[in-house]
Amino acid sequence: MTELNAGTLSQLPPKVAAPSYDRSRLKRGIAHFGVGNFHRAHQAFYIDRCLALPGQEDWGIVGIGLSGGERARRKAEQFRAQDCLYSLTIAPPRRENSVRVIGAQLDYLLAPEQPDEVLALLSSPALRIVTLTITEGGYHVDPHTRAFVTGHPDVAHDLAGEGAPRTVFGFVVEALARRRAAGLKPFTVVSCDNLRHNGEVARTAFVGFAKARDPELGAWIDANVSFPNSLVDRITPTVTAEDAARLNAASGLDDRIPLVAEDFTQWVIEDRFTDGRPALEQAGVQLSDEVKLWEQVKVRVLNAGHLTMAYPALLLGCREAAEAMRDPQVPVLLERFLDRVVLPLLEAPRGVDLADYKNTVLERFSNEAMHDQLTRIASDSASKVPVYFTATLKAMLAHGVDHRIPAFTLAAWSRVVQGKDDAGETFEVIEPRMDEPERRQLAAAEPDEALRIEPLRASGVAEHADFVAAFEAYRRALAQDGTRATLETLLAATAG
Ligand code: CS2
Repeated sequence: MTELNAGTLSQLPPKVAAPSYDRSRLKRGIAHFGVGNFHRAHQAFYIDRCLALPGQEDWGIVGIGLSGGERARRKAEQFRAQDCLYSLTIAPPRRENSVRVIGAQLDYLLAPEQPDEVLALLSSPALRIVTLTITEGGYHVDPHTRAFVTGHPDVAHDLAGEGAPRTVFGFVVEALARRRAAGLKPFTVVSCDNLRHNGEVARTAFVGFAKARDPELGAWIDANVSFPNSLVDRITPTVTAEDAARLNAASGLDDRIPLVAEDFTQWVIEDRFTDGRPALEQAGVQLSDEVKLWEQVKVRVLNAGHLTMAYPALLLGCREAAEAMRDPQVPVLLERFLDRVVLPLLEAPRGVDLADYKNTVLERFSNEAMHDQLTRIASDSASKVPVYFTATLKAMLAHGVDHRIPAFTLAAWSRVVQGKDDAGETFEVIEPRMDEPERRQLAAAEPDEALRIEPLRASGVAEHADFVAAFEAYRRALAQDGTRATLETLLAATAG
């Protein structure tokens, strides 16, 4: 097994591709907050491709971690022990996997321990883009008022301005203030989260924070900082210890932080950068003025499809996506949901055939070479459901589209949050933004009350008597007859 670090790059096992560029010549041009698997398999993959092109030395990435604690420290140590190098295994459905080492990340800073380094980096002339994967719920923007929420204790701490910042808002806004004072151009801020209009949400969040700190600074950021919208897509599973061992055995590398992702990948972004950008279009990124349509299509087909598949599949005892897609009922339910409820209500970007798009998504979910966990897909549903389902549910109710499948899906979710499948086996429920009373409300309150939980509020489903009745009927049937029988009845009733 070959260790992975800057010193071993020239001796990697034969089937592992190494970066073709000289990492020592790269500048620190991009800072990324939230260095999770998705960022490493997606954005860093594209930047790695850019860096292999001539004249792209300006765009090395520095990762920034915001959490404190032992786990975060261990992650930082793992990155540093490998000079921030890691292997990415790309797993196409029916061809052999390929492995490449990604060299785009130059350093990893742990903000709670190195706040001054983070601010120095963000204030330096070479730094021209800040990118974010801070999760759907990480922007603190109220979905109803569309205003930045200042109530979180860390946000309040950063607004008080005493001591080092703790939040991404505190760091970014302080750095922008310093750049402004020094006469430097502001950097561009790119959200890479699965949010509708993620650039606009990011603008609301950062300008909202800045205005609460200093109205004049807020107005300057609003007028001078660009927040392009972007659509990101690549299924990237969690890597368990067994997965890591399997990936390393196949690659021949002794990688502490190996990664696997599907071969499909997509990044569509608005070309609005205030101070230059990498040659993204030469690395397969689509620069487009139709990002909003792309976002709609992706979150309403792929992400909502993921949840529609994951909830009943978990209850039936499946644990991985490809396994769910082998079930006799789950893929039928999923395709019917997409064909009948989602696609008819969607507008396609130019040149996109929605039926083809859907088929690609179904194929991607079925990829046997990936071991994508259903508990990962279902995790943080409290943040995901509003983003993935609200527009579809509203349009469905407004146009009188058959609501039975979504009512079933929400009923299945109400059981999934209890963490037990139909055979009594438990599975992990990762719902950091849903407390116990809210879980109980969804699972056991009167149906209209259950559908009034915060994540469903904007959809209006609780106000629709037929929807409430259908939800209640499925919630009961799931409890009394089980998922298999309930699905059978639902699929028979909606056939034809
Ligand atoms: C998944 C996504 O967790 C989820 O909500 O649907 O992580 C999905 O794998 C990515 O959005 C794919 O681009």
